[in-house]
Amino acid sequence: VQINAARGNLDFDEGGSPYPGSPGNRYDGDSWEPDKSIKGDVARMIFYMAVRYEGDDGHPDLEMNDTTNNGSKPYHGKMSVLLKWHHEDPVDALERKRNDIIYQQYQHNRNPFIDHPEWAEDIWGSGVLN
Ligand SMILES: [Ca+2]
Ligand SMILES: [Ca+2]
Ligand SMILES: [Ca+2]
Repeated sequence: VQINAARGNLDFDEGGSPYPGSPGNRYDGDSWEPDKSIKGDVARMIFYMAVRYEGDDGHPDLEMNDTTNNGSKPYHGKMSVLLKWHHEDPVDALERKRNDIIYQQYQHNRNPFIDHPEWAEDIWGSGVLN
């Protein structure tokens, strides 16, 4: 929660200074880089939000783009970096277990990108990774 507050509206990208107290996280004026152990988790959460929020239920249509400085607009960058993190920090047993717990106890919907990591490339393409 503390880290979320610190991130604010920053987009995701690599680089910057270590965040005081949590030096695995880095940040600068326009971007946030989470610890390498949760990079993929963060990416998959953004993937989920991009398909969950389509602008038809009172929430803005959240989408990814490949820039920073999106501020409070309903865009999250950078897509190419998030797809890279999705590969660098693949789904593990702990993340799968958390997805199960969320499904059973809270939201009653699952993050499909944890169950099917390959769907991210099916939707957003692998071209940006090459
Ligand atoms: Ca930056
Ligand atoms: Ca992880
Ligand atoms: Ca969307």
